Amino acid sequence: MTEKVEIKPYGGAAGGWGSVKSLATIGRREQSGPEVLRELTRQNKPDGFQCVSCAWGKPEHPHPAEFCENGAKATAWELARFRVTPDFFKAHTVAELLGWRDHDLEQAGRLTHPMRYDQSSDRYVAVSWEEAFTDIGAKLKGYDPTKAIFYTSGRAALETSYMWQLLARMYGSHNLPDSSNMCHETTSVGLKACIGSPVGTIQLTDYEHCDAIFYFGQNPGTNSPRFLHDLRSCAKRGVQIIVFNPLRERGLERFTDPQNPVEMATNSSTQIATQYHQVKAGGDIAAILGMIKHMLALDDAAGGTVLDYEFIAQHTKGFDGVAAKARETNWDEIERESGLTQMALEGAGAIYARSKAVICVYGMGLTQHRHGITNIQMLVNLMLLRGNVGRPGAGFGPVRGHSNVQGQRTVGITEKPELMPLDQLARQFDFEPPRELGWDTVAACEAIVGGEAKAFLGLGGNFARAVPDTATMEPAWRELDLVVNIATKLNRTHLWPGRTTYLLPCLGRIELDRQASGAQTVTMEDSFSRIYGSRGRATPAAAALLSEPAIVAGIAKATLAPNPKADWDGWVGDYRLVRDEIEKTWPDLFARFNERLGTPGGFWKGNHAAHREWKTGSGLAEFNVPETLNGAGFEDGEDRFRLITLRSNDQFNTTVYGYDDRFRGIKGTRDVAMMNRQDMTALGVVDGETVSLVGAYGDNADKRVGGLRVVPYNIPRGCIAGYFPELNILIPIAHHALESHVLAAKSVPVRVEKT
Ligand SMILES: Nc1nc2c(c(=O)[nH]1)N[C@H]1C(S)=C(S)[C@@H](COP(=O)(O)OP(=O)(O)OC[C@H]3O[C@@H](n4cnc5c(=O)[nH]c(N)nc54)[C@H](O)[C@@H]3O)O[C@H]1N2
Ligand SMILES: Nc1nc2c(c(=O)[nH]1)N[C@H]1C(S)=C(S)[C@@H](COP(=O)(O)OP(=O)(O)OC[C@H]3O[C@@H](n4cnc5c(=O)[nH]c(N)nc54)[C@H](O)[C@@H]3O)O[C@H]1N2
Ligand SMILES: [Mo]
Repeated sequence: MTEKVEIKPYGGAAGGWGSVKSLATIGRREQSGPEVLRELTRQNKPDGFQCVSCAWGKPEHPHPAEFCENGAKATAWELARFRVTPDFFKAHTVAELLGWRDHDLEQAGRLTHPMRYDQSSDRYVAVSWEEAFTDIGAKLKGYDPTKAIFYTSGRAALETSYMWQLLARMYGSHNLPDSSNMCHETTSVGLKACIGSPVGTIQLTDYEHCDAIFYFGQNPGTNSPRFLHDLRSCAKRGVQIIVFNPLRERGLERFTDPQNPVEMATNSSTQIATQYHQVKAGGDIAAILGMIKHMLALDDAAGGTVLDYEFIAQHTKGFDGVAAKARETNWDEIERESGLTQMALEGAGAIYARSKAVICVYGMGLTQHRHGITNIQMLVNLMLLRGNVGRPGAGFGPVRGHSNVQGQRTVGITEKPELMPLDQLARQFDFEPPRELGWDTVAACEAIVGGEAKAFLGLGGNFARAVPDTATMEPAWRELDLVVNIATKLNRTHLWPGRTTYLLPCLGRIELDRQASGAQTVTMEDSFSRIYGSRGRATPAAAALLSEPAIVAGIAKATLAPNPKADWDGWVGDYRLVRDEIEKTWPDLFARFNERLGTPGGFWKGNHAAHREWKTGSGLAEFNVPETLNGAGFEDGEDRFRLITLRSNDQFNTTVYGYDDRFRGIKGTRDVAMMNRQDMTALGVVDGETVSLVGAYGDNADKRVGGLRVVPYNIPRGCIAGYFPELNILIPIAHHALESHVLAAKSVPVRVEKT
């Protein structure tokens, strides 16, 4: 099926009637029944289920309709009418399915039966659960456990994730990469080193107390639309919202609240950003340094009354180095590296200087760069200047991605042994867990490409499509001895079989999960470190589906020697028992877990930095001098661009709901290169022309994506934007953030070739 391509600027605000229309479209296409409408009323409610889309907080007192356009799409997508049955696979070979678009693969519907790939017919064929588990267990037993990969995508619940890490560790593997490795690992590493917190420090209610928000590289209109309500309330109270983003994202410009009858009836909207700075991709280090430089000048002029010297002296170290760096860096360099003018940065700095409580929000626009860690360090430098952490209305608000990605880390999905209480785990289950460093996503990709990895087991996600360098990955992937994917819908990773390949379908979170002790509740953690229960009620997509915990237990029992302390069957029968084990592993974080999971708004895991206790090497909050002002990690050349790969409004990561990126005015296609008009003129390309993007940096010179339609766009010169995952071919595996290893997907060096 091809779509009609239509490219024209969108005049509407985020939210509003556009979101209502978009909802109706997806409802029609998925042929969603009344069940979807019923479920939407339970979405993000204390006694309902937690949205499967993003990780935005669930308020203690929810709106009657506490869901957004994209959350509703996610619900309709999970509760789709269509089914991918064994007959579907009889009708389509894997080679044929590989020719389908990502959208069409998932649109085909929910998986219904466990399947095994059959090489001779190039088809998936149905197997029984028993057969699948027995064979997977037998194969796993034959490998060196350190060569098996246990990947987690950030959706699985705390209970499942805990069981998954236990399975991996009891088996002897510490290879627990997860989607966080491609996402906010830069926060986990960078923020932790600076202030001792690997996660955000604020609560949802802090938005009621701030008087300024500094907002970097996150797109709420698309990726966390419920946040727009909080932003709107802030804007109405006169909070200064200072945005840094190469693109003018509509949700940050203005918002029409679909739940506000006056705004809807009059088609009016609330302006969100008070200043909008179109920083160059990778230019944030310089932009923040410029603000700091201006703050120092203001402080000098005001006799030392602008900075919070008391806080700096009592709580921090390293201020002098950063101050010296800011003073000695000249404005020419700052302007060149940030793409912003001195006047603009002084304007932003002036707001910061007079704000009493500042929240700093950020997303992939900061974490996915070669110098992503430096980006985070610069945010910290800025915030420490006026003690903007650990008091009401002030602190760090990284916006997390998947609905439980933060929680998975909390319950032991990590390749880093120091982040896990291994001694406790050893005592609790009477075994010796591996103690060495395991593989993260980058190391896992390298091990697959290098032929070292033997087995890949994926708890959700679309690993092979989400990681960089897809073209190099594919042939190597096919050499894996065992590939097991636990999934709800068909995706491209499933179409790259290894020697033995299983596709194991599971219940979704919105569906009723009935086990021996009755209907089950699962739990997750949001961007604000709040943990709550989620109860599915919808009719399961197929009778043969197992829950994720049941599948993990099935693999565990077939793989591991019996251990009286690991009662896999008991746990599957009653998830409260898994929560008891979680509580035993982390008695402080999860005290009275089973009692507290029903707390409206969730219970807070706590955060030392929020109380100004700094769990860093020095025991203080740390300033860091940036070693470079160029976050991209490569020099600009005459024909070298910084490619930003991002999400459209009609996708959830690799799940493509449709072809309508409404706010950006791009409809009917995802194969685009959004370019600055002056760059187009310089290159001699015109609106609508088809070009290729080609790697322009060391070892990615051979990488190319063709057939991209040039869209003239309001984007800084030297930058191009396009969609993930189609453009992942262009990103070398080695092009990742230093230390955190998050793919540097927001500044990929490319050149434009006319085709
Ligand atoms: N509907 C929907 N919701 C989602 C997702 C989805 O795909 N669809 N994905 C989920 C996941 S896993 C995640 S991680 C989050 C992702 O949510 P975001 O963090 O919003 O991720 P992106 O869409 O990749 O875009 C990041 C933003 O950074 C900007 N940007 C790019 N480069 C730079 C830069 O150098 N500096 C600055 N300041 N800005 C820059 C881009 O223009 C864009 O607005 O959303 C989650 N929620
Ligand atoms: N170039 C580029 N690459 C990127 C990014 C980028 O911005 N640019 N972003 C990165 C980021 S932030 C992330 S988080 C990763 C995302 O990487 P992943 O988390 O691996 O990918 P998703 O697209 O979220 O996975 C979608 C699949 O999950 C399965 N699924 C859905 N619900 C369930 C469920 O309840 N249970 C199970 N078992 N399976 C389920 C479905 O089969 C669906 O096809 O991609 C990263 N890759
Ligand atoms: Mo993510």
